[in-house]
Amino acid sequence: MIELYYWPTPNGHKITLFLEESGLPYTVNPVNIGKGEQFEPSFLAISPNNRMPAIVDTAPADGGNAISVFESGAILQYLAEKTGRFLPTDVRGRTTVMEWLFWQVGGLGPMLGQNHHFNRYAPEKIPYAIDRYVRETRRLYGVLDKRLNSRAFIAGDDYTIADMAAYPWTVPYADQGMDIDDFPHFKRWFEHIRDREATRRAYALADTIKGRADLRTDEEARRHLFNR
Ligand SMILES: N[C@@H](CCC(=O)N[C@@H](CS)C(=O)NCC(=O)O)C(=O)O
Repeated sequence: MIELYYWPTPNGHKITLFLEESGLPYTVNPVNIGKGEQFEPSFLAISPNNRMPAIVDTAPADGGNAISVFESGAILQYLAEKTGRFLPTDVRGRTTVMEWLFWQVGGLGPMLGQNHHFNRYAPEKIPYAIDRYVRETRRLYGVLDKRLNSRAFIAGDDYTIADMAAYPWTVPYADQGMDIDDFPHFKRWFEHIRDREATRRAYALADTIKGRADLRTDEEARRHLFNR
């Protein structure tokens, strides 16, 4: 059984996308990051960087004690290796997926996160910061669009953990200042993933989680999340 520590944000959605696609049994432990639950010692014991998602696998492949994993990229890799799905085993295919997985966790996610912060949540509108992150977002969408010009999915013909990592960050494309019609290959990929049954189930699960804060106005959440 996979115990998922989760909150309905882009990084959280990555893991529910995988779990719903693979059919691995899992339970959900909500970590309300707007209430500061990511700082509780029991959560820090499995996720020392006070970020969700994290998982505990109570039935690891080696038959030993439970294994905990934090960082969404490491979790996706762990689950792919556990199930033998969504990550090729040949050296070339696997390397391509890992390149794009790292591109997402090291670039797309952090840059779009800064876009969200300065566009939506920062107490003052700083034109330099907004401009920098919207431009960087546009550059990254361009990289993705070019990549998808000649492929169905990021790593080739098959849906992989590289796609699952990238997709949730692009769901708020309009709030990020992007016009989806500027990126036709991205748009085709986006709509395909959006319409998958597993994606629908993952986002339906997100909608059942109660207590999401509005980070523009909720002072307690802003204190926990923005170190204020
Ligand atoms: N690099 C991490 C980032 C995870 C992350 O930033 N999670 C956010 C929500 S999307 C969080 O838990 N924030 C809590 C906090 O900032 O205290 C990953 O990919 O898992």
